[in-house]
Order: sequence, then structure tokens, then C-alpha cells
Amino acid sequence: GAGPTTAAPAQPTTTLISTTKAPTYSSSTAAAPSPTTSVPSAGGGGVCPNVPTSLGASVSTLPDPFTFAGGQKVINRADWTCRQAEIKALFEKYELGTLPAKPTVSASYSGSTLSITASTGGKLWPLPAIINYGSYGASIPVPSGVATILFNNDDIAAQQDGSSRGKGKFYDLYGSSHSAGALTAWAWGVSRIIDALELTKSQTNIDPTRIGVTGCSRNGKGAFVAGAFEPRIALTLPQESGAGGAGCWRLANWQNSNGYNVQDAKEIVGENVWFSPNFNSYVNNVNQLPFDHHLLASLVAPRGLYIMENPDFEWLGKISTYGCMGAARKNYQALGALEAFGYSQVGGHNHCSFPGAQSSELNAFVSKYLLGNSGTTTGVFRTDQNLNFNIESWCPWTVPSL
Ligand code: MCU
Repeated sequence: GAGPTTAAPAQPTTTLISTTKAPTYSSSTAAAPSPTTSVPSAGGGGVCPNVPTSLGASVSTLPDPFTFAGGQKVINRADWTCRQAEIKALFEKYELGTLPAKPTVSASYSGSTLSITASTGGKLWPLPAIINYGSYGASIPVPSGVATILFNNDDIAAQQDGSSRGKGKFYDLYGSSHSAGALTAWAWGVSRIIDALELTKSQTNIDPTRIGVTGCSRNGKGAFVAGAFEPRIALTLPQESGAGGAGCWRLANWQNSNGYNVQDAKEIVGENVWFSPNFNSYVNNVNQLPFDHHLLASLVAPRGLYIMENPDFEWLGKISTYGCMGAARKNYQALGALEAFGYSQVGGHNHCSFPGAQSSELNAFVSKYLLGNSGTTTGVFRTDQNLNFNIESWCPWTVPSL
């Protein structure tokens, strides 16, 4: 069957969701029509000749428009209508593939976004979806059978630099001095998208119980916080979130005191407005914080969480994210949910450019937590680096069975 597509006109300004698109389904209950082998009756009451099932002789010059493939001449308009149908069938069969007939189509128009849902056999399949931070496309390859919802998070809370504090629709609503940093404001926006999906399920054809969230880099930090704060998210997919996402503040400090150059709490609050102004009081003393970012992952547990990191950028904290998520994994272990946890650190690619080496892991997580294939094997904890880092020494606590 065909999947929904979306036309995205000019500037969406009043919606959270600027576009919604879903890929072609990988399977369908309605059989695809086979290439046409006969064409309809001619308008003049004549009968169209059958389209030959095999190819005729080779012709080195351009084929004659006015002779049917079987050799009969086109002598009137009725014949020509038949011949056009035959030509179309031949193009479909030998060059272009079958163009399906019109399926069941529904559409809604709101806030300058036109959403179109197409389905075959009069049947609608609720789709899972991944909410992508950023109004450009996802930087992970979203598997087929999963819709992508583009979330213009900067519209909810700006993140240009330190001057973005309190700017965006979230702050229009709650006041520019609200304590929420941009990461929290965006998570609020994700929750509103899910609210909206619950309200428009029949129109969007998206299943609000099978929602993933992703984003890369600063938006990966955002995706992580959304997964932590919004329990309706079934699968959290932070990509290269680094410090402030999958990294622990304490481990970043430890790395820096050992000669690395990793983004740390003091630096990050000067760079942008991702965190609450309240955090400023602790950035010089992170050991005071009654949590670190392994516990951000604990808020996601035992829901699906697949963390992608890139060790080629030391700034992101390759040891910090590895150690931090190694600690987080113990929480999944306590819950008997190791299968739902993934950490994968693979280098050799640009920032936010998804490496093929992670495809099978990503596909497995999506298959299990969004597409409902419960038998899929998922859990992973790996790095392609030789980090020689002792996670245990940072986790002087016992892991219970909960
Ligand atoms: C990895 O996320 C950030 C990082 O925290 C910043 O220090 C850096 O400037 O930008 C990264 C990013 O968002 O890159 C797109």
C-alpha cells in the first residue's frame, strides 16, 4: 500500500508539527495490482486489443505510435484511446513500474501544513512515528513503516546563544523568566505533539502509543531530556548528544583533569540556554548535584533507549558518555530490562552523520519498540575505542533486582 506523504507549504508558524510524512509500507494486506495485460474497451464501442504478454521483435528506429504492439493499425480516436492505454501499460511493465490506482485518501489542513494520508483496501494502519528535533529531516535513517514528525524545537525555545534566554513560544506562554531551560521547554513541546496526536489519531493515522524521539548534538540532548520527562515516548534515540546529554558532569571534569578537552558544566552554561538558570549555581561544584546524567537515563528506564555516540569529537566526551551510560545501564539491569538499553560508540564519520555500522542496532530498536516485533534482539553496550576506563570504580553501589 501507499504511505502518507506531506506537502509542506511556505512557513509553518502556528503549529508545532511543521510536516508529517510516512514512508511506503514494507508490507500490505492488499495485493499490488499486476501489470495491466489488457486495456479497457475503446470509447467508440470497439474492443481494445490485448497487450502482448511478451516483447516483439527489436526495432532500431522509434516505435510507431499508430500501430498496436500486436500489429493492428490505429485508425480512429477510439483506437487511439486504446493505444494510449496500451502504451501506459507497456511503460509500467518495462520501464516505470506500476502506478497504483487512487487509494483511500484523507486530508486535513491546519496551520499551513497539509497532511495527506493514503491507504489501500480502505484500510488504515496506525503507524508508529519518530519525532525529530529540527525542521530539517532526521539525521538517522528512519526505517520504513515509521512516520517522521518534524519538530521545530527552536520555535518553542530559541538556542542561538546566551541571548536566547526566555525566547520562544514556551516563554510567550509561561513568561520569559520561567525556570525551564530550552531542553525542558522542548520536552514540553514534544508532550504537546503527543497530546495532539492523541486528539487527531483518526486523521493522522499515527499511533500515539508508539512514538520515538530523536535529534543530534544539541538536539540529541533535547531528545534525551524528552525521553526522560515524557513517559509516553516508547523509544528515545539521542544521537551524539555528548556533554549535557549522555555525558556525566563528573566524568567530564575527571577527563579534563586528565588532560582531555571535554565540554563541561561551567562551559556549557556560558555557551547556550539549554539548561535552567538555576544550574549556574552548581556548575563549579557538580559533585554537589544529587544526580548526574546516568540518572537522566534512569528516568527513561525501562523504556527503549538507544544512544549513539561519536568518539572522533573529544568535546562530546567519549569517556564521559561511555562511563555515564555504563552506569545508566545498571539501572536497566536492576529492572531486568537490559534488552531495552543500547549504547553504541562508533567513529569514522562526520558529526551527526549516521554510520552504517550502527544500522542493524538502530533497526533492531525500532523494530522492537516501535514496530512491535517483540522477538527482536536489541540490548547493546559497545565502543570501537580502546578506552581502558573502569566503570565500576565510579559506581560504588550495589545493583538490586527490582
Ligand atoms: C554536541 O552538542 C553541541 C555541543 O554541546 C556544543 O558545545 C557545540 O557547540 O555544538 C554541539 C552541536 O550542537 O553541534 C551541532
